Amino acid sequence: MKIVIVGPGAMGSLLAAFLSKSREEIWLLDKNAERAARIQESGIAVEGISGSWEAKIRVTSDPAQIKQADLVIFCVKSYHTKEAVSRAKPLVAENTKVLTLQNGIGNIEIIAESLGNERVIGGVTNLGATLLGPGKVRHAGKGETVIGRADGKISVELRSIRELFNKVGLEARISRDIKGLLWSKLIINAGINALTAITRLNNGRLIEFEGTRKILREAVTEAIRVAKRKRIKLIYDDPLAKVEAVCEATAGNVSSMLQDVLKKKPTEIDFINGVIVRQGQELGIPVPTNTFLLNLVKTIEASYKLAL
Ligand code: KPL
Repeated sequence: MKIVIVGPGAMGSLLAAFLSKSREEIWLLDKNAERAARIQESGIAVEGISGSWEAKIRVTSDPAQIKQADLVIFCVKSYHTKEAVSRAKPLVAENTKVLTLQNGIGNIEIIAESLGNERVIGGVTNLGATLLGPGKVRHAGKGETVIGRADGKISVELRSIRELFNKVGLEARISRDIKGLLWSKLIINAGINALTAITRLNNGRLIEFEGTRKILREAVTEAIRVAKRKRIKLIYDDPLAKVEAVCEATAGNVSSMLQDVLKKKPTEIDFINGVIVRQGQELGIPVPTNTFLLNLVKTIEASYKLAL
């Protein structure tokens, strides 16, 4: 199988390093030619819970060098999906499948619109990864990856992706309800990410302070209301307790949104709290806390140059 991972960020690098343990032909596609050459030369250095190890990997910025792939895995930030999909088009042949392991809601739709519904596989990963530099990644947390098709069908391709992940030591399973899974993860991100980005606190601190714990609960409660009205089946019996449990389990983590803010980069706010706000407004459900978080993070993004 020829597998291309699009995006050399934390998750893309960690996944490329793990998948290179398989016998498959693994490529990393990076839009930056100079960085691609450097990672190709140095390989990917992994440290953290799986030890310190290196993976040699094929890296390029030119899809024509890879030619057509069997599987393309998108690991870019959600606000880059559109651009990444159009760059990856030469990789996509009639039978190519495309897997998104990105945060937030909307990526499946963006990919399907351009490459066709049938080939798209959605996924959620709880793997913890922190980028330390180009080609350097910390494996920060163990966690399963769950994949599935929007139509709930369990196809041969889903099974072979699961086997592939399991073979290289990554827990993976298939779900018939990928929408429920994506929304369950969305609710976790809606409660944690923006609030950490605004307060610049680690995930665990959010539940230690009365003020942030209260805001987290309000944001999550609104998100649950929206999901319920949309008849989305969340995978947790008590989603609020789950979000607080994730804060505890990932207490030392710098959330992905806080990492973006610290690097003065755009954030995925539109694909997280932005989704709750848009859907809440459409359904007539009040979402004041998510609106407040959305507006504050948007202001932080827009004012990087002005901040003291
Ligand atoms: O997914 C995450 C993120 O940072 O994007 C959480 C679960 C909040 C862990 O940090």
